[in-house]
Amino acid sequence: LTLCIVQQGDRVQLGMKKRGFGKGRWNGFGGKVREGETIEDAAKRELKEEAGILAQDLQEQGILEFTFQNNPEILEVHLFHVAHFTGEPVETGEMRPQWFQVREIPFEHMWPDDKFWFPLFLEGKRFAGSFLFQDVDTLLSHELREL
Ligand code: 95L
Repeated sequence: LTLCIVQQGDRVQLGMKKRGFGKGRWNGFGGKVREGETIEDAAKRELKEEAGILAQDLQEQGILEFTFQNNPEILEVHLFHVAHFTGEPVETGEMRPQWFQVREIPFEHMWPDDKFWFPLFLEGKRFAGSFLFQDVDTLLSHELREL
């Protein structure tokens, strides 16, 4: 899976997820990597599909593993920092994009893991983390280390 966060200076762009997994939360933009596609191509494609913008440069900044109790599947998420893009963010069927000042990131309306790794992300650090959820609202444990 991929996840892109667009950051320009002291603001970040997030999308309010309108349907599916994570509905009602401010998310990054991303999704599944398809067969025959590089992870980076998938990240760009999803950013275009969900936010309407074309990434000019992507930097992989982290790898996150998410697991949900009672589900053996591990979600491996490649997290990308996007600093430059072309086009204007547009609302799509999936997402309503909005800019936030870094100091006003709405963590209370985001996935509970975000508050742990966002500070590292915003400082430009590279990291790896794993997060175990009981359910979408409850984080049971986590590990996070800088690379
Ligand atoms: N900006 N953060 C996200 O978009 C995000 C964060 N954590 C998650 C944990 C489990 C999951 F299934 C999705 C996310 C997720 N999209």
